[in-house]
Amino acid sequence: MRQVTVIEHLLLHQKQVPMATGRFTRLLNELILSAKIISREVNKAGLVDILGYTGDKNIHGEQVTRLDEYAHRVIVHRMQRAGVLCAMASEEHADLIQIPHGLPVGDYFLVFDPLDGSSNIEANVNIGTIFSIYRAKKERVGPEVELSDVLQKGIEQVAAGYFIYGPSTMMVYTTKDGGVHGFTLDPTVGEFLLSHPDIRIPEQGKIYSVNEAYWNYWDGATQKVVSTFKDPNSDLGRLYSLRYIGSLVADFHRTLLYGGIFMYPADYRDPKKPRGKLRLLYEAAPLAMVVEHAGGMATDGLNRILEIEPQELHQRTPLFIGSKKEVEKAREIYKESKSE
Ligand code: AHM
Ligand code: MG
Repeated sequence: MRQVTVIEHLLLHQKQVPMATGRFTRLLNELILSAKIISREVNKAGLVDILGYTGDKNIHGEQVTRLDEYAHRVIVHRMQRAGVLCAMASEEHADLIQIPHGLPVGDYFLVFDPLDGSSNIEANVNIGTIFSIYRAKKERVGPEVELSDVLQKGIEQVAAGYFIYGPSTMMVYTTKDGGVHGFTLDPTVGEFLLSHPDIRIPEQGKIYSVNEAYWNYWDGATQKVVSTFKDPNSDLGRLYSLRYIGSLVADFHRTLLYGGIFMYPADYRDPKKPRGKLRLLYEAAPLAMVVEHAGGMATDGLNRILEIEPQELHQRTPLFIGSKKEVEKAREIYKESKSE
């Protein structure tokens, strides 16, 4: 059987996209190498002294694990030297990450969550790296890139995807007009090989996924949405199961393959400031691009994630993502409750 590597697949795809240049391949190549290095370290967790916390908190007030910091540094180091980026943004860094003077620059902007789900590392649960790629708004950006040069709606993403470090390491990605493709890392040859070509999410699934312990912090509409998935007599016409890993990449990957819905609704703990937990730019938007290109949907309850205009780098959003049927159902309930 012919085994296609991710770069071979990309080169083949690039031939069909006249505007594609070798610079995008270079970007992806460097990102893939970073992920292989992270995967190697994640696989050693427990054997070598790499688990635990650094003692620092990130800008979200969360404890930084040593692997979080390691993954962040691997990606920044490699990508700053790739010669194709004008700037980067990471969950683990408050501001834009500039390309140091003297290093070649390009016009791509990379946004990433270096190690999503990292609070699960100690339990050997699947974790992942999420990435999102844009082009700068202006063709030439100055030596110091400004947020206004690069912040754009998710719909403008050139490519997006994730690496998942699990029983096997996988890469799932999509490009602007492309489908969604999955590759599995063959550790014996050190390459990601095409294992899941043209992934399509089922129109309707059998699983809903949400942290239901927050029930008391939800508004009535959210409670109604979740109750609907628990009701075998609802017009969705089936009995759902609940799965919740608490690691977005892992919960999303299951949703993509099996269908259903993953939800992280707004939390009303502070009723004056209801908010989602997940971040628009490096969690919601890239996964929204993947799910839409696979035939699914992603909203903040009402609005399409890919059309939300970001105001800041670490903006949060509620997220409803997965099969059309379930995400539409959630939207219908939110719409009804707004008009009441
Ligand atoms: P992280 O980026 O700091 O790892 O946080 C995001 C994670 C997601 O992976 C997951 O979906 C969510 O937090 C779980 O949150 P909760 O524990 O509130 O259910
Ligand atoms: Mg995260």
